[in-house]
Amino acid sequence: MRVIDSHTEGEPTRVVLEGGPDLGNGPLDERRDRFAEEYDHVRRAVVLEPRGSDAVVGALLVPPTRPDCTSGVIFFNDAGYLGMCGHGSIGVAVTLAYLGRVALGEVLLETPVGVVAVTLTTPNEATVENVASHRTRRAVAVPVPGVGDVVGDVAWGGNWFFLVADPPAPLTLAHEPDLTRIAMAIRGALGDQGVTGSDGQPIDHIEFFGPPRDDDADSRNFVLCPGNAYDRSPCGTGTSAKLACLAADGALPPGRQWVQESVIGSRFTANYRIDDQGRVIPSITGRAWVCAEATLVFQPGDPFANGIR
Ligand code: PYC
Repeated sequence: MRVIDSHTEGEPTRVVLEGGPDLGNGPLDERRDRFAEEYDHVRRAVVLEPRGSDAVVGALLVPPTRPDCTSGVIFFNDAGYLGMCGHGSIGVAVTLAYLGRVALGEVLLETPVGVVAVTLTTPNEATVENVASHRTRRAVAVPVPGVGDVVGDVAWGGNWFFLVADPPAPLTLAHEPDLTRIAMAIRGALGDQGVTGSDGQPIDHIEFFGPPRDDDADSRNFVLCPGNAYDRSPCGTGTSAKLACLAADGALPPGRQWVQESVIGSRFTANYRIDDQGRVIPSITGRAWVCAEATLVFQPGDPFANGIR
């Protein structure tokens, strides 16, 4: 299996170029479901240790259904499958440019939750125009065992997020164990108390916000991903969910720049527009760098060929 690794503002993406499963030509959400049902061992083999880590997001390139799209892409991680992935879309576009498969300019990627436009402005910088994002619940108070009442918003940015404006610890790497532990407790409490996204979809990302470290940024965040790794980047879908909340509060007008720092200090620059249906369409700009080209080898008899669960 041939893969290319990159990182977007610190968060890794592993693009599967060759040797992935043939999922047919149906709609992308059906192909994602087929991936999960029939080929989940491939997901595990690509992203879990010993070949990967809990931070790696995989990106399986598949033929698009729409002729105007350059590629379809199904994102996955150590816990399962993602609807969309902002840092991953930037990583895919930079990888395709590195391979000479796309030029600078706009690339359309088809994902299970919709088409996203990624505009490469340099070989290492791109802007993702994400799927429409929205807040479904504001200021939900959730009693969290061992933590107390936590108040947050529920919003969709391509994945479901619970956004907490009052962080339980400083947003620094030194506090990552505490932030992770508390975010996991919040996610557990949301599940136990039936606080979900639309149609009962689980909220699998928890996002804390606080003041930025740099004067020219607007906010710093910490994002817990579904498998309990923290996002090294400011999280493209999480930043999109944040923009949807800011838009709903009237706290950020369309077109106004929002600079989101991650817990490691990397940043995305974002803004949104309102489309003709009145929806918030976020744009997220970040940088990615290719860091490895590899062939994943599967030797007979390897007890961990499909990853360490
Ligand atoms: O950038 O959207 C994102 C993302 C989701 C999970 C990890 N990164």
